[in-house]
Amino acid sequence: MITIALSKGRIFDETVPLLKAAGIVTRENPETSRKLILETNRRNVRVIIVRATDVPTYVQFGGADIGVAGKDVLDEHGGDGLYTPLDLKIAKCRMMVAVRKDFDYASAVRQGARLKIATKYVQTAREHFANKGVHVDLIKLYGSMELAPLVGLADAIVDLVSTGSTLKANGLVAVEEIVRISSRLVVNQAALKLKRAQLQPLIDTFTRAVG
Ligand code: PRT
Ligand code: MG
Repeated sequence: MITIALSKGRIFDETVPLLKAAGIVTRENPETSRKLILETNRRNVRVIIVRATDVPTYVQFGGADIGVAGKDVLDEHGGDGLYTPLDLKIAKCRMMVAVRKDFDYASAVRQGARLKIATKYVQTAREHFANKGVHVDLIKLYGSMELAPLVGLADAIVDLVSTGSTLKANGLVAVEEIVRISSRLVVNQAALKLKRAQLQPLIDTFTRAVG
């Protein structure tokens, strides 16, 4: 049995065509079904639905053999026990620093000000500002980061941006790109050895489908 960990929403939606290329079709849609284990047309392949941030953890500890996770999520997880052979080039976005329109980020950085940064991506933010030599106080949030600069909780946020409409709707502007993000195939290292006969063809098909 091969278990594939996916999160619902954009990752599931954008992985469906890749699964299809490998001849795998889930019997139910996670948007309408409450089931967390989805059977597929292949008797020896199943899909489990977990939170996006939990995909690396399931794969690391063998709850799934393979999965799809954003580079943002993988960087925070650290990648222990994971083999990441392939950039699937799906769910693309950018990790950005954003501030209120009326906040002069460049001059705050130039003056060596200590900045309060609100983010879900604490590791990524810590590394980014350390590399720039900017002193920061990191405030861990679990969502709605855009609110933090508006109510004085933080000077800036580190968050994912795709269309930019969320920032715009909240009077924020992106001032710095940290890294370009896409989703990666993640594979349990032990499973790759023990189930190579089943997993390698799957990885090869995904590689060809991505192009
Ligand atoms: O939503 P939930 O809390 O369940 O979990 P999640 O946000 O971790 O999952 P999900 O499905 O929303 O995101 C899964 C993966 O998609 C992320 O790990 C990213 O790699 C990738 N991705 C691509 C994005 C976006 N684009 C994106 N725009 N993840 C989140 N966003 C959010 C962003 O955080 C911000 O709140 O969308 C908002 C900005 O979008 P724009 O279009 O207004 O700029
Ligand atoms: Mg989300």
